[in-house]
Amino acid sequence: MTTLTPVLSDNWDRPDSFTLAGYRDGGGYEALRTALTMEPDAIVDLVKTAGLRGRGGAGFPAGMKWSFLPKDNPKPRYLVVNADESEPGTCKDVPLMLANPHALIEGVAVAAYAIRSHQAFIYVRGEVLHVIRRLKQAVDEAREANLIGPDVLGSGFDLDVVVHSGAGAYICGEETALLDSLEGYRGQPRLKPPFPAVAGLYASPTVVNNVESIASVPPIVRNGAEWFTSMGTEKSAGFGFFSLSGHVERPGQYEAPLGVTLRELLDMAGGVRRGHSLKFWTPGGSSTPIFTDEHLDTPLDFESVGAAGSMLGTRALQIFDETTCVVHAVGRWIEFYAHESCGKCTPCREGNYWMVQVLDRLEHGEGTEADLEKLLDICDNLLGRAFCALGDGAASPVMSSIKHFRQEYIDHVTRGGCPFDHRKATAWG
Ligand code: L3W
Repeated sequence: MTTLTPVLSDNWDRPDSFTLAGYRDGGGYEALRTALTMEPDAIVDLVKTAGLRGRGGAGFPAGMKWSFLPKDNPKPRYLVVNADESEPGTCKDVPLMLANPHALIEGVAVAAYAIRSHQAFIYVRGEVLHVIRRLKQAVDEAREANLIGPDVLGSGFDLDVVVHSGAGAYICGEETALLDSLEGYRGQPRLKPPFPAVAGLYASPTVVNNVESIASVPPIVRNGAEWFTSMGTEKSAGFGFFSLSGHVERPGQYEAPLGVTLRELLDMAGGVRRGHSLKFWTPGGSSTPIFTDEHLDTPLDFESVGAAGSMLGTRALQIFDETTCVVHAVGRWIEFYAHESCGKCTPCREGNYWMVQVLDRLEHGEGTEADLEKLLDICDNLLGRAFCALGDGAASPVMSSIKHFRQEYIDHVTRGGCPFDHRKATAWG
């Protein structure tokens, strides 16, 4: 039986968890002291040995990404934290930054030192003003205590940290669109390669990492790689936040080893809404193919979720019970993607627009069975053909919902409309 492994959420029930004093009381910034006595490359090696994989969705090995920075490029190196959390269902970075902002700032200091960067940016989603204020306050506190700024803790290492507010566009969570936005342009994805590691912010070598990835670095420095690999699975090491939302008794953040199952998480979260049963769920936000009750025992690690036909993504587990209309839920997601499409590439701009029209007419009983093939055809033109991952993300819930719930789509056609009462049935009314 897997249990919780609170590390980043360890101090969340302290009323002063967000203050420097509260964070230091639990050993905060000791990892930075240790890191500053180490060779930067030794920290990169440590993170590689620990097997920390990106917590922003793709699971790319963090230490490997850091080691991609070219050694012979004289330009400044930048560290950029992707705090633009906007994926439907994803709600881990915001609570982490609110409850424990110094965990991120200490991670920024350690990671910047490791990659030999003297300038870090934390790019925060524009709507979360309260998070921006809290982070800025924590950055000021850290600077006053000489934990960032010039000559950090007398080590000779200088580090400037800027908290930058986005303007509320989902596309700016895509790392290259984020960099465009940070440079002052409209956020639209760039062609990769070159990857940011080679030509990122201001065409300089740049590491872009998710909030949770960076915050996970100090505990690794403090406790060692073996401690980290003692949790999780062989290829998906360590712990992470599993965010349960929707039709669940106790929604929230559950910090657990990778490889935990939804069944185990539901046991900790009081189960599916009382009197109801699980119908479908997302393992990693709306961009990951949906799962059903067949997948209750799938280990939530990168490999097992992939082998079962989805992606671990951001571990945003949105739970839907039997009262939810899958066509309606998928329709809401696709409206989101259509609204947020940056318009740069045709498959995403047009594909999402058309999928909204088709899903809408299906839901209102104006569709035909041929519309299912039309949806799959649009997905076929979207998957792997859009400029960035947003296109694949939009195709995922449509294709997977038709795979698992084709009959429910057909019922909308044969019954001339939706068989569900949305007001009672869905979380959003
Ligand atoms: C140097 C190479 N760097 C890869 C780097 C790359 C990036 C990272 C992962 O999408 C996914 C997406 C969403 N040299 C490199 C290299 N890199 N090869 O590694 O890259 P990639 O392309 O695999 O993924 P990505 O474009 O970063 C992220 C999924 O995550 N997702 C996203 C949720 C959205 C949020 C949000 O709310 N903001 O988290 C959820 O599942 O669909 O598939 O850094 O540069 N040869």
